[in-house]
Amino acid sequence: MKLSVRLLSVLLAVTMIFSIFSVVVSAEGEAANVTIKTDVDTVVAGDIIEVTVNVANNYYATSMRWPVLFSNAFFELVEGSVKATDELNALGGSAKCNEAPDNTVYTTTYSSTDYTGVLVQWTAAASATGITPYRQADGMECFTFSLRVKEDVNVSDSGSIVIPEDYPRFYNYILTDMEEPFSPDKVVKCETLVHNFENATVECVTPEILPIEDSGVVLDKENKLIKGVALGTLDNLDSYVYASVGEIAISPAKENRMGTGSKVSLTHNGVTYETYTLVIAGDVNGDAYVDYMDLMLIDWYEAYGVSFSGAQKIAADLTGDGKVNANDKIALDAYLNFECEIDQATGTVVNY
Ligand SMILES: [Ca+2]
Repeated sequence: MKLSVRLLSVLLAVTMIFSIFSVVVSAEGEAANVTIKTDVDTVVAGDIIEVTVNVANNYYATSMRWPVLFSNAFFELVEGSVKATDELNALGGSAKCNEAPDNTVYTTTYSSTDYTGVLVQWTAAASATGITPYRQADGMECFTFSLRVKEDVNVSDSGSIVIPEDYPRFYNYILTDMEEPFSPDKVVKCETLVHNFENATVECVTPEILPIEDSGVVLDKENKLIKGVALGTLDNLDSYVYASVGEIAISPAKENRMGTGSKVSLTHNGVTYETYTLVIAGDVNGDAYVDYMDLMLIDWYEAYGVSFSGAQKIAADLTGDGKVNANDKIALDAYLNFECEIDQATGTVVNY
C-alpha cells in the first residue's frame, strides 16, 4: 500500500497539531510484537548461534529502531554478522545495522555493565509516488546476527538476548490507517503504543544423551548401555532419548533395526562426546526381534564357541547371572512358548 506524498506532508503538520492542541489518541488495538529467536537453546562454550529479530505489527510503520542487547559475560558478537534479511530488503526502504551503537541503547534496566548491544533500524523509502510502510500482522524475520559463546562460560550459565522495554525511541509516529482523507486520529505516538517483547535465553549444558521421561528407556551411564527399548523399533530412537545439545546419530546393528549392538552417539560441531550401545534382551542377532534365530545363536555360542560382542552377551543373558549358558537357552525357549516375559528394563525373564 502506498502512502501519498501529500499524506506525508500532512503527517509532518500533525506533529505541530499535537504540540499545540495536545490531541489525545487511542492506541487501542495497535501493537508491536518483537520476538527474538535463536537457532538453538542449548550450547557449549565456543559455539556460534544465530539470532533472528521478528517483528509483527498491525499498523503502518514508516520507521522502526530496535536495540538488541545480549549478556556480555556469556556472548560476544561475531563481527560483520548483523544484517537485514532478504525479506525486509525486498520491502524497499533502507535498513541500518549498527554493530557498535552509542550508549543510548542501554537503559536503567539493561546497563552496559551486563549487556552489549547492536542497533537495527529500518526506514521506508519515500518517492514521488509514495511510501511503502511496514505492516506485517503475521510477523517477518527482519534482522539476523551471530553470537559466539565465550570460552569461559560454565555449565548451567545462561545468556539472554533482549530488547530493552524501557528504551524510549523505537520510532516517532505510526499510522493506523492508510486511507485518505488523512486525519490526526490515525497517528499514534510511539510511547502510547503497546510493545510486546519476547526475549531469548540460551543455556550452557554438558553434552549428553538423556532419557525421555516415561518412555521406559533405561540409560546405564557407567557401562554406556541403553535398555528398555521396545522390540521391533525401527529407524530411530527419537521417542526414547534426546541430546542435551547437538545431534544423536545411530549406527543400526542391522539395516534400520534398533536391535542389540546398535551404536547411539552424541555429536556436536564435529565432536563425538559419548557413544552408547543398545541392548534388547533376547535379541542376539540385532534385528530388533526376539525369535528362534536368537535361540539358535545362543545354541551355537554354547556348542561351537561362536563369538559374541559384549552387547550380545548381555542380550543373551536372560537369567541375569552374568553368564550365557544352557539356562538362558531354556529361558528363551520358554519365552518363545509364551511361558514367561522379558523385562527389557532389567534385561531378564519375569514370571518365569
Ligand atoms: Ca533377534
